[in-house]
Amino acid sequence: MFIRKSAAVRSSEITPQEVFLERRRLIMAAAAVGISAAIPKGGAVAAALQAVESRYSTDEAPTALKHITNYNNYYEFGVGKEDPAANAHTLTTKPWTLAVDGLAARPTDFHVEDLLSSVALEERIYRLRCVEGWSMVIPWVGFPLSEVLGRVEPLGSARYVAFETVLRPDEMPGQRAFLPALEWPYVEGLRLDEAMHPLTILAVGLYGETLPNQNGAPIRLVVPWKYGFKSIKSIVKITLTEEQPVTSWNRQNPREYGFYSNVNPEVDHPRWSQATEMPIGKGLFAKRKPTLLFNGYADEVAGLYAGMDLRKFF
Ligand SMILES: Nc1nc2c(c(=O)[nH]1)N[C@H]1C(S)=C(S)[C@@H](COP(=O)(O)O)O[C@H]1N2
Ligand SMILES: [Mo]
Repeated sequence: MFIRKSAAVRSSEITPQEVFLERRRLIMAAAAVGISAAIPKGGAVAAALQAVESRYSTDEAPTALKHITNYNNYYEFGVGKEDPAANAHTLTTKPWTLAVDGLAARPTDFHVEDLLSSVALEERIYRLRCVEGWSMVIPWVGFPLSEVLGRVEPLGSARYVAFETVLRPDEMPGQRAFLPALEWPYVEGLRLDEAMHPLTILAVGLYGETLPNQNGAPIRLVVPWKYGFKSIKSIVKITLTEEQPVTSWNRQNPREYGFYSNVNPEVDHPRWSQATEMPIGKGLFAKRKPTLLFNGYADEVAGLYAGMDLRKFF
């Protein structure tokens, strides 16, 4: 093959972001001349996370790694944007068991390491839109949530999926706060059809590397057409239910946060307009961009909400 390999650069000198961008440049160059061959990853990429880029990726340029890992919402580690990067190292992420139970024929405790070796990991570049008004473009490594749900065999009575973050006050300062920001553990939920949708993934990596703790290691949900808070981090339990599950932000403030939380420029949050968003990492004078319905994924997901009043079911 006539494509220069990124391994020509000494791996000790390059960052995961540089490896990623070089590989992406090569993929684009190969696509432009009609080559479909897989491009090898640079040496800095963990073998366990060898992944091919998904057809579901956006073609937007990813946000820089330093912003994705230093501007976070993870209230278990503090409410400031830089708190998770400073504090999340105290979470032990190995070994990690993910229990998938509830209305299922084969409830299973998955060991995350085993899971990673038994699923096809993909790189998926997805937009993340936070209800606070900012957005990023993030190259996740993950696999469809439907893969684990399928393995436990949901019963016909299952209509929703509930998610739970680890409860570990010893390792999570926000969970021992005198005035906790939220009721712990953090919980989330999806309707079963939303959970089974191919865009819904469990992410285990970022920029081709193992997921940093502040981004929800070792395994977190990513639902790209919903506001960021639906994408629950450091998950220990997934439960198939008949009733609509309780969700952390809806419990905290039902007037401001609904169960669905679909990105929608026409349905404002009481405190923030949702019509535009500020891309993170584009400098102080960056212009706000118009927000797209379902965060730009309308072609894929609008059908899930056919006939629903999205102002009522916000
Ligand atoms: N357990 C837990 N999960 C969470 C949060 C949190 O505070 N705790 N914050 C949510 C919010 S509001 C957002 S915007 C995303 C941010 O993900 P990121 O830090 O990887 O960008 O995580 C979501 N998942
Ligand atoms: Mo968010």
